[in-house]
Amino acid sequence: MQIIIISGFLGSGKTTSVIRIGKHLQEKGFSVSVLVNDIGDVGVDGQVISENGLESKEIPRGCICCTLKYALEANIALVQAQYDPDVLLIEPTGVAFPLRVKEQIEKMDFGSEVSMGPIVGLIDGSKFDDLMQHSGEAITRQIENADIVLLNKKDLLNTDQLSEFATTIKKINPHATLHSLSLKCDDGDSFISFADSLVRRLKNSSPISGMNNEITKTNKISLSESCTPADEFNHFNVSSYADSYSISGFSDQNQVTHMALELIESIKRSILELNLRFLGHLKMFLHTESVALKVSVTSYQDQPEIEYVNTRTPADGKMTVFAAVTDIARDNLADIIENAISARSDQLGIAI
Ligand SMILES: Nc1nc2c(ncn2[C@@H]2O[C@H](COP(=O)(O)OP(=O)(O)O)[C@@H](O)[C@H]2O)c(=O)[nH]1
Ligand SMILES: [Mg+2]
Repeated sequence: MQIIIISGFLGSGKTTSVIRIGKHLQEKGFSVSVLVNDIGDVGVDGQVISENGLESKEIPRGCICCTLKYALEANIALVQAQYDPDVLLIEPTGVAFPLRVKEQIEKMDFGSEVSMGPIVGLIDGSKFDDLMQHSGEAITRQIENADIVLLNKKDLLNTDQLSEFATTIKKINPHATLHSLSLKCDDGDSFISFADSLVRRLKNSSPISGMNNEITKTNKISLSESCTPADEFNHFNVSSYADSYSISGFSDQNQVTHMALELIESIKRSILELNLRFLGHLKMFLHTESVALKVSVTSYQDQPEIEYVNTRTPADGKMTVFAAVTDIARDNLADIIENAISARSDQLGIAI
């Protein structure tokens, strides 16, 4: 089993890439499992990934590079025992430093059957300037940690921005391979070029001890650096809140879509009242008898994006809401979400 870490700030496209890479690897004959770590109490991405046909386990409530390292170890062992896939894709939270995750895994004893593949680091090109301005040091560190950097959301950039950001990334980490692409939009050639290089890397893989060569090339973090619960999200000053609800009374896809958009827009408006330039990820997953959909907002300037998930398993009615945003106290975030939902409890069919 080879482990690939797919990292990047909140909303950069990690889950989108996990699904796309996972499906590509399956087409190439690899068996694939996924571990997703969310900072909220309940996760959204695990549900979305599973509904897309990939074996997935969620590790919620914290960060797998520090507070949840034992949960990470237990879950890797479980995946190995249960599925023993050729490839395990790990999606850490958007505020994690992926090298820490890799170091934790390297300290675990899974035997020679488990080896580390590359760290794939995503950058949301459409927010590159905002992210560098807000959390330059932490974003720089995420780039430094990566073996392969994906400059994502190319569809939202002009050619000047694309070449400027690519130059900056190359300066920060000259050792990483850089691909500019749009993981969500149709961008066949760039994606295939990246995915095929990943397949070649997996086929020529080296044992776990061999990975240390790559670490020394890019690593600027002291290996003994620790991450404590108190400071784990402070590099980005992000706080998070998540909850899930049973919903009922939806008869068709339009009704669910309309409700989801109205709710996320209302939550976004309230967040904007406290932070006009918030960054992060506000997302919801709704699964009813008629439809499964994910809706996302990833910054102050985004309109909600809807992704319909092809599912063959209709649900009784479930909604998960997750928010992790910059520079807002967690209590305020919790109030915003709970107030927005209780104001719509009749429409959502939630008994409060
Ligand atoms: N325009 C555009 N949106 C994208 C692209 N890749 C991902 N997204 C959107 O960005 C949002 C966050 O993506 P997600 O994969 O959930 O990010 P994560 O938080 O890093 O896992 C979703 O609405 C995606 O549809 C892309 O290439 N272009
Ligand atoms: Mg995700």
